[in-house]
Amino acid sequence: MPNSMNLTILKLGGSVITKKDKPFTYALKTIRRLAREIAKSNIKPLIIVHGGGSFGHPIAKEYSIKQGYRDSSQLYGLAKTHLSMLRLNHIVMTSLIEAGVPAFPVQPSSCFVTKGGRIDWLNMDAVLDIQQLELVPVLYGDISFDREIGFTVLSGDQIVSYLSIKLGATRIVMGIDVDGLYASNPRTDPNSNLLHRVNLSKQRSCIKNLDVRSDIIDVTGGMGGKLQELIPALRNGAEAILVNALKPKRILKALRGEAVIGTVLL
Ligand code: IP8
Repeated sequence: MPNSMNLTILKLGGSVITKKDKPFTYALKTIRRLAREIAKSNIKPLIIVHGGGSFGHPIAKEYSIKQGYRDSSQLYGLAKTHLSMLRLNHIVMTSLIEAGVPAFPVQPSSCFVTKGGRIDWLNMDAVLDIQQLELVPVLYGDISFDREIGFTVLSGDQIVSYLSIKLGATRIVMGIDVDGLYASNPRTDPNSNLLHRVNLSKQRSCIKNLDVRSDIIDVTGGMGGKLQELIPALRNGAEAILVNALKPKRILKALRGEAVIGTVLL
């Protein structure tokens, strides 16, 4: 068993590290700042997972990758989606290593297999060997090969939840592009209140009401999908916090377990 005592899993949302409205545009300043915050937090053990944003979702959507194999014309799109995620991962990796984080990439399409869109198998050695050496594994939303539908899109959120359960993570920090969950949509309701604590594992039904954004390019489900994915991890005892990673120091504070503006999910 690896040293997964007090394991923290950090998700860097695609809408934080890329400009979601501009295909293939990354937010370098933000990525570098986040890498410095991660280095400064010095949290161990740590696993990082990042999303796809405008590097993953538009191509995946164009070629209907999530829906699985229909015809051979999708294969080019499958290869392109994966290559695009490799490019984004390279940028994240470079920034992490420049900031002094001993980060090491793990390619999800090579070590996860899904069945009907859900993770069915993981070559755990790929993650554990890296973690045991106190390197920081970095995974990302990717395509996956699927035992039922040929291939699909594997979201970073599903990876977060799965690893959290397999490795008994105690904390999940979700870096998103809003302050947390609101009682109503803050983009249309200026009086909307930020919810500081939400007991999601007992109130699955509230997900619909809490959906603060509707990301039309997001093939893996936006905020609603994110929360849905987290429920098994919460039920397994992890605590998750949603924090605005676009605001300086919030990820740093959340990683250190300090008081920070955000929504704690229980
Ligand atoms: O942004 C999706 O990962 P996510 C990855 O974590 C692709 O949902 C390839 C669209």
